Amino acid sequence: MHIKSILTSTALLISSIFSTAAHAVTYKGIEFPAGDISFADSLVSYTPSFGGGNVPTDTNYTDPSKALGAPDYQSPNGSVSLGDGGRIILEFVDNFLTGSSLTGVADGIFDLHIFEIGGAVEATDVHISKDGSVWESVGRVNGSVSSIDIDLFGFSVSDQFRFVQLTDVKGLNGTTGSTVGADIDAVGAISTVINPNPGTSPVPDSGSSFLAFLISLAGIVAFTKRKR
Ligand SMILES: [Ca+2]
Ligand SMILES: [Ca+2]
Ligand SMILES: [Ca+2]
Repeated sequence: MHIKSILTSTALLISSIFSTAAHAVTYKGIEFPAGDISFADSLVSYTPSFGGGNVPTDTNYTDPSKALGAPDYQSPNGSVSLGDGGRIILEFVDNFLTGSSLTGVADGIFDLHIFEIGGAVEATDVHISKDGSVWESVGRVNGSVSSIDIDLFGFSVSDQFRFVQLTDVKGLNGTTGSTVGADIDAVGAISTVINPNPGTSPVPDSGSSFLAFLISLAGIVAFTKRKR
């Protein structure tokens, strides 16, 4: 391929990446700078009986796909009940959840938000994973707290997570009823980057290699211009 056509297609690729990422959206006062790609895309598993407690029976609240995509709950549709002690695992396919700090120290910037329906957030333990097998605890959402700063747990912008696991805390916030357990509408990565290879695990240091790629591209452009 001619160098000029390579540069043209590369520039188109880069501009499409940035234009896709440019449309911030806000749901319930929470801004997602990268837009609707920020939300979990795919269901890995839904196990309302995980903790051995009561499971939801209202079929308006037992479809786990209702936790995918941007928040859309309109009573009675759009959320899934986890069950008392139940668990759901979701995957980000077109994006990764990341931290927001350079060095992995708590920066007070929230990175992950769990949209639960109803007035009070029911206690839910949150774990995240890069590969779907090694899980890291990032605390618990509870009461009025439904955003998490994952840098608090030592992660940074270079950590890229594909999976989120939510586990209802058994025996808290009601243990019976047809919609028992935390009621999840959506899960969004406030701090996020596009996954260039959707549905695959992060390449180590992909952030710095992409930066290196941009720098080298800038060098090529400058070099080409100088030659004219
Ligand atoms: Ca997504
Ligand atoms: Ca953060
Ligand atoms: Ca929903």
